[in-house]
Amino acid sequence: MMSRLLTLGAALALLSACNSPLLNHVEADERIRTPNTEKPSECPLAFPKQGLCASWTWENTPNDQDFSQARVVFWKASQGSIDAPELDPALTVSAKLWMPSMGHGSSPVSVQAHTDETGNIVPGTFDVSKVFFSMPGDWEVWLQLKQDGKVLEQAKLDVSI
Ligand SMILES: [Cu+2]
Repeated sequence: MMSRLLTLGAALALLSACNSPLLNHVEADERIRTPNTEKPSECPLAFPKQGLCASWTWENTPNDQDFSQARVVFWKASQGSIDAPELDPALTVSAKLWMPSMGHGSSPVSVQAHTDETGNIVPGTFDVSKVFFSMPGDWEVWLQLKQDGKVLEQAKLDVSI
């Protein structure tokens, strides 16, 4: 509880420090808007160099009050659709939050291999947690494939908070 209050305080301090039209969102009552539901795509997040596609499914409505969670699934692009079998990208999967209008991010974001009830890793499936949008506005979520700490390829998801 205390830490949430502190986080909120920090977010409010940020808001009052920056002279941004985003402040209008705070005054509006509908602060929490539903995320962008872009048209369904065969390859919602494309990684053409790796020949992969990924989906990103929120497990809650992303907002600026609490951590959000999502499920990410990878599949082979040549198999054409989300119904293709999951495929392990065999690279480190990470996620980065970015607010382009103000040039800052937000951390931490945690990405873990998804495990089934028996504790076995489900190939190509990841749980994203600790997604914290520190203020309302337009955000980018970058899903990244890394090797030795270097980003090989990344794909963007737009989110309005
Ligand atoms: Cu900001």
